[in-house]
Amino acid sequence: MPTLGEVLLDALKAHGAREIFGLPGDFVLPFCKTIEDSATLPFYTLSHEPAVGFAADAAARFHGGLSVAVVTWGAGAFNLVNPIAGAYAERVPVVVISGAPGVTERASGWQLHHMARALDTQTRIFAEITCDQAVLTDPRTAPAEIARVLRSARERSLPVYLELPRDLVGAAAEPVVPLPPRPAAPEALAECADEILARLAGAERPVLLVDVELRRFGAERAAAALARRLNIPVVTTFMGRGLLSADQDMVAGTYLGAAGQPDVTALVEGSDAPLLLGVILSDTNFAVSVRKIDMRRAMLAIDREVRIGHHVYPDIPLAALLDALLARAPAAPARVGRSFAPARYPHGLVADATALVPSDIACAVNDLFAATGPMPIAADMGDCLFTATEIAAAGLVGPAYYAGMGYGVPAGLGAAVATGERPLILVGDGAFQMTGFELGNCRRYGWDPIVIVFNNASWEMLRVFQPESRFSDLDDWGFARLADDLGGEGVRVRTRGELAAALTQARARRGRFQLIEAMLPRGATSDTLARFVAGFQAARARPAGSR
Ligand code: TPW
Ligand code: MG
Repeated sequence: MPTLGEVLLDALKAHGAREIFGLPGDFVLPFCKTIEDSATLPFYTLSHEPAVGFAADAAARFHGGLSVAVVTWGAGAFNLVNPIAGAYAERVPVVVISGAPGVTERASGWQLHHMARALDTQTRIFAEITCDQAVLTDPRTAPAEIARVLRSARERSLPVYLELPRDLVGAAAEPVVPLPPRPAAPEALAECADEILARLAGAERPVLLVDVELRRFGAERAAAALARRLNIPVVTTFMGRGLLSADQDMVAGTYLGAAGQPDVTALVEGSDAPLLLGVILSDTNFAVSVRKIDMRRAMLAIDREVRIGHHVYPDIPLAALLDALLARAPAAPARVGRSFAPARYPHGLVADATALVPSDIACAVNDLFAATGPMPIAADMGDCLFTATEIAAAGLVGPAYYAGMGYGVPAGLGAAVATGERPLILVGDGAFQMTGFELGNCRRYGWDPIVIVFNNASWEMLRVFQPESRFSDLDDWGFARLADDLGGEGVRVRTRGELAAALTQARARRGRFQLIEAMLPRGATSDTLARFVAGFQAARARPAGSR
C-alpha cells in the first residue's frame, strides 16, 4: 500500500496541481523528503514563507488550477497567513500543507516548539482564511478528507488547509478517490440562463463586466464567445485586468470608475443591463466610481451564485452558467455593428534624454511587446500596479483588491514556473525592500525574469494621500548594484532613452535575471494613479449618501 505522503501528492496532481513551493522545517521534513523522492510534482524552495505563498498564488492564477504551499508548523505557517488571506480575498485556490507534531507528540501534553498557544491555534487561524480544512490524524479517514478538501478548493476557487502530522507521512493509506463535482440543478440553471438572456435582449446598452473568477474556472473563452455572439462589449474590472487576452477585440478596456477612461466608465455606468461575471464587489473595483453601477439592473454571478435584482439562484457554477447561456444565445448577432472602440494603450516612446515618469514605463513596455512579443506580467502593489493597467493586455497578476505589498517579485517567480515563459516583474522600491531578495533564488532554478523597479525612494502611494508626512521618504538603496551579487544583472536608468535601451538589452540577454532600476522623481505618478487619487478624493469630499 502507498504511504499517506504519496497518496496526498498523487491526489494533488490528480486535482490539477502542477507544482509545489515550500520552505522546510523539522515538522515537515519527512513530507518534503517524499515530495523530492517521489518526484510527483516539481518542488521549489524559496527564502521566506510569504514568498512561498505569493509564488503559489501567482502560479495558480496563471495556470488556472491548484497550486501548493508547503511549510512547517507554527513559525513557518504563521508566515503564510498574509499571502493566504490575500488568496482568499482574490479567490485563488492555494492548497496549504503544514507539517505538524506527530500524533504521539500531540498526546504528550507538553508545550512543543513553534507552538503559539494550543495545538489547534494554527488550524483555527487558517480556518478563517481557507474554505475547507483537515487535520490528517488518522490514515484511514485521511484519503476521504483529502478528497473533500481538494474538491472544495476547486469548486470554490479558494485556499484550503491540510495539516499532516510528521509521524504519519510514511503510514500506509488508500489512494484518494476524487469526488465528482457537484453540478448545478438543471431547472435552476435553465431558468437563470433564460432570465439573463431575456434581460440582455431587452436592454439598450448591455455590457459584460468580467473579473478573476472567469480565469479561475477556465471560462474566459466562453465569456468572449458569448459577448461575440450577442455583440456586447466586455469590460474588465481592475482585478480582472488582462482577462480575455485571447479575445482583445471584444474588450473595451478596464473599468476604473472616475479614474478610468471616460468612455469605458460610461459603458459600465450607463448600462441598463450589466452582466457581472465572477466580479468581486470591492472598493478598489468600484468605490472610485462617481455613480457606480446600477445594481438594481445588474446580474451578478460569483461564488456559485447568481443574483438578479432581488432574487438569488444558488448552486450555479460559473462555467456551467456560461455553457447554458451559450447553448441558448441566438446565433445571429442581436445588434449589428460595433458600438465601442477597443482599448488604447500608450506606445511610441520618444527615446530621448527626458527624465522618466511612471507612464513612460508602460509606453516602453508596450513598444517592447509590440516588437518582440508579450510576456506574462506580475505587478506589486504601488504605482507600478496602476502603470500596469496602461500596458496592452498580456497575462497580468497583481494584488489589485487585497493590495498587499511584497507580491510582485515572488509572484513573478511563480509565473515563471506556471507559464514556462520569461516574466516581467513590476515593483516599487518599498515593495522590493520586502521581498526583492527572493530574486537570489533565480540562479538555482534557471529563472531569468526582467524586473523593473520603480525607484522613487518613496512610499509614493502613501504620499499622494497624505503629502505632509515625512515618513514616506525612503532611502535610495541602489538596487541595480545588488543584482550582480544575487546572480543577475542590474542597470540604473533615468531617462526615456536609457529605459528603452535597457529594455531592449534585457530582452536580448537570457539566463540571468535582468533588473532595471527606473529612477523616478518623488511626486510623479502614473496617469492612472493620478486619476484614481482625484476620483477618490472627489468621492470622499461628497457628503455621505450621495456617493
Ligand atoms: C503589506 C500600505 C500601500 S502602498 C505603500 C504602502 C506602504 C507604498 C508602496 O511603496 P512602493 O511603491 O513599493 O515604493 P510606490 O509606487 O507607492 O512608491 N503593508 C503591506 N501592504 C500595504 N498595502 C501597505 C503596507 C501601502
Ligand atoms: Mg516607491
